[in-house]
Amino acid sequence: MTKTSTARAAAPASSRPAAAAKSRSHDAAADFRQLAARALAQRSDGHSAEACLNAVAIASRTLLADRWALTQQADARRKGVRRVHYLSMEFLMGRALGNALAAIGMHEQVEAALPEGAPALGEVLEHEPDAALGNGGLGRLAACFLDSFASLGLPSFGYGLRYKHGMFAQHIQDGRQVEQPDEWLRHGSAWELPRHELRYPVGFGGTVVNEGGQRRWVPAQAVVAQAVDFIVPGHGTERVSTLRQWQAEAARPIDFPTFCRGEFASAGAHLQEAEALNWVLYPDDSTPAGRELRLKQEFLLVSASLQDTLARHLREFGDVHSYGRLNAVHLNDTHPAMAPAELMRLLLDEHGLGWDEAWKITSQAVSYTNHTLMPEALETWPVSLFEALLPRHLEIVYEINRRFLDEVRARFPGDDAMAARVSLIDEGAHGGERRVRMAALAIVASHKVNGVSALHSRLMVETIFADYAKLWPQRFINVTNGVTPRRWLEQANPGLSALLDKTIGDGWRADLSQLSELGAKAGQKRLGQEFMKVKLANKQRLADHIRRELGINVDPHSLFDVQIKRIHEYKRQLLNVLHVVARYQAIIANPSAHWTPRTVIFAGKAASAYRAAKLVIQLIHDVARVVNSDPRVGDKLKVVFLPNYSVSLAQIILPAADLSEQISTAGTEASGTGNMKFALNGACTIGTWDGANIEMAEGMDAVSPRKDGASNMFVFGLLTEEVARIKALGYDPRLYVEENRQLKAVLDAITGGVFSWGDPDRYRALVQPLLQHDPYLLMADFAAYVECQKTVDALYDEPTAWAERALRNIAGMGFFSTDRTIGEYVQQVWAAPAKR
Ligand code: B1H
Repeated sequence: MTKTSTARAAAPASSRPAAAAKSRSHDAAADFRQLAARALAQRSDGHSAEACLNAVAIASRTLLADRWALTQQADARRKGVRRVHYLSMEFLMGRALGNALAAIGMHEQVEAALPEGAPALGEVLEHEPDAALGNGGLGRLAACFLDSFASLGLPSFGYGLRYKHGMFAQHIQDGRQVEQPDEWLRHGSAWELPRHELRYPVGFGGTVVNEGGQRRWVPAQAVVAQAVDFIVPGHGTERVSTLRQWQAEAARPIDFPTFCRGEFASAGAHLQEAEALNWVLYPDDSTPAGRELRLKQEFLLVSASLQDTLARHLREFGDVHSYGRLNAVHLNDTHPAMAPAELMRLLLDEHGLGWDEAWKITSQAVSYTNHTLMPEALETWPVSLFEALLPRHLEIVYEINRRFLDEVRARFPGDDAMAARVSLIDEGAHGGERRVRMAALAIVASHKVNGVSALHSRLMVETIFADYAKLWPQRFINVTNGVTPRRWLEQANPGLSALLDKTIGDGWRADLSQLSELGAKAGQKRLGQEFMKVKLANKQRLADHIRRELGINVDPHSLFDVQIKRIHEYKRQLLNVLHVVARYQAIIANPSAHWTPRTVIFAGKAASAYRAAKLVIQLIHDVARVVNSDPRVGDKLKVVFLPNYSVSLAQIILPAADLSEQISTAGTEASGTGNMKFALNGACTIGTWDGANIEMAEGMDAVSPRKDGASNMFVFGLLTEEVARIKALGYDPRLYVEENRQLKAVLDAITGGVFSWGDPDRYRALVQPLLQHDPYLLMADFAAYVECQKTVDALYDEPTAWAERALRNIAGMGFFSTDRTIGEYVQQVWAAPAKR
């Protein structure tokens, strides 16, 4: 979909005569400057970076709140257009101020408002803590979506939880990850707008009673969900979107008589219990066991959000019957998959609808995105826990299941195995406990289910959801992920942005497909030189950062080879390390040969309970220590691990990368979005035929085909089908090791203690599995990876050819904007006539 087709509820100011708009914007600028100056004057420490940050944020928030009111008025008048509600347990927003100033165009005003003696604006921006309310790609995708919602003028709300502690802060001690609580709210947040009028009761536990033929839930515990808004500015429009986050509060004040008896703790125990719901973002542990608090968090999000959408709908339209037609409720993975059960409860028990109408409304509204094929990540909850916390919802789930299984049996008579496989309840056949399958609930209740890249969506219907796809083939679609070019190009990389503006015009910010115009120009020598100059400046900035943070000197002329993402076995950071060790050994075996100098850069967090991932972090540090201090190596190879990976750190690293490592085992990475950010910033990709890498390569090669017909991406490794075949035939990794002396030498060095002060045990738990099961086929892909890295070196040795390739990569990225992604959701999911 194009921008014009979503601009139906366009910015109120966009149709004004130019002169009036100009004077209005002049007034707005003056108002803004005054606001910021006033907020500063009210502070006792008006010259500190903190005070400046706070004051400018307050001024921005005030301006955005005005735009919010206008946006809501325009949306309330919308005719037949659905409002989108994006439910997500994660929104990885990063910093807000730089983005807000870029969106509202107030950089100059801020600079004018900052008092003499105050730090420069750049320094002020650096003082803002990241809002890290997400684990990784899934949460960042949600944040990019909000940016596109606002910029496309889509009537929409993001719904999340206001975590007191977001993603943990990663410290490194003796090469090991140590987690520390993230204290992003320590100094408050000037961005938040508490909506004291928006409070909804959320219950847990208790019983279900019959009342005049109606079922009614009487919870044992109740908290109040208080709305706290974060306004998301649109770019190139005065429209905004809203991230509404819920804060749980006790439903009643402290118990006064108990307090007066001096029993302070018990007088306020229920306050503590309510607030605990917002304490932490759950880490992505892939071990859902014993996480009662997480289930409560999920229900808090779902219940408060749905009550809010229903209240708004009733306010705007007066009756509940049109809810499904005018509201989309989207589930970001299964974490909010309780939504259909809660919506049914609200419609049946609170609004008195019959089952059939309530179900029709629910399935018109609900849709679901799956983000992973990993079977261990599919959420299920023990029936016993479910029943204890949400007894009415379990009744509703059983009834949904009864009706669903009737349909299944009618369509597949006699196929009991099928019915058991698709049931919303895992009956725990092998002595396990009975569990509710949240993905099944999400699929059965949704009118559309999507994967996040072409490959992932195909595998989804061929593997984990094959039975459901047999039942409802039309329900399953693909919507390939994207990233917002505003944060990930315009703000992260001003140098490249300016070069693009000069070369193809500035329209790419709102229409990223315009990058394709670069395809025909990629071979221009002058452009290549200017690109390399910008890249070098970005690399110099990163080199400075590395020296400041770690005391390591890296050469900005060396090839910056970067892998930044969550540490996970399937992402294969270990394969990257094996290549580093192989290169190290080759260099010391022949130091006087020609070596293309490389700086290999890692960043990423490991889930706190994930031993193998933490060991990889330690190995990277051990290898870095040995390699960086070996005088035979010098500048030929450097290894760097930048701690505490975050959105704002990514904004520094990405523009400086030459090579992007996207090396997951084929068929395991649903999409990846870092891959897109790298390419957009002019890094070449070395990658497997996995996730969105495939569509990226296709995009680059379509827009800017090479004469020799080879791909613009450095592609290596087994294909998904080959991985499956090798595993089916009985994969033996030792055969690959025996055949490859280089690989054997690498493993021997690691197990021989070369990097662990002679200790052969430190990495046993990493290397042993490689020789036994090697579930992610590192051994099978090693040789191809090392070969492919040689072709990378060869190209990097030719700066003109390298620049041309990098520019071709950028040219092919036009498809990967979240504006395009959201356009597809609007057309295929949210605006679709909800046929079943
Ligand atoms: C993705 C997750 C995820 N897929 C469970 N699944 C979590 C699962 O806290 N948890 O329990 C948290 C996150 N995250 C990622 O989504 C995929 O791995 C990426 O390939 C994809 O690009 C991203 C966005 O679609």
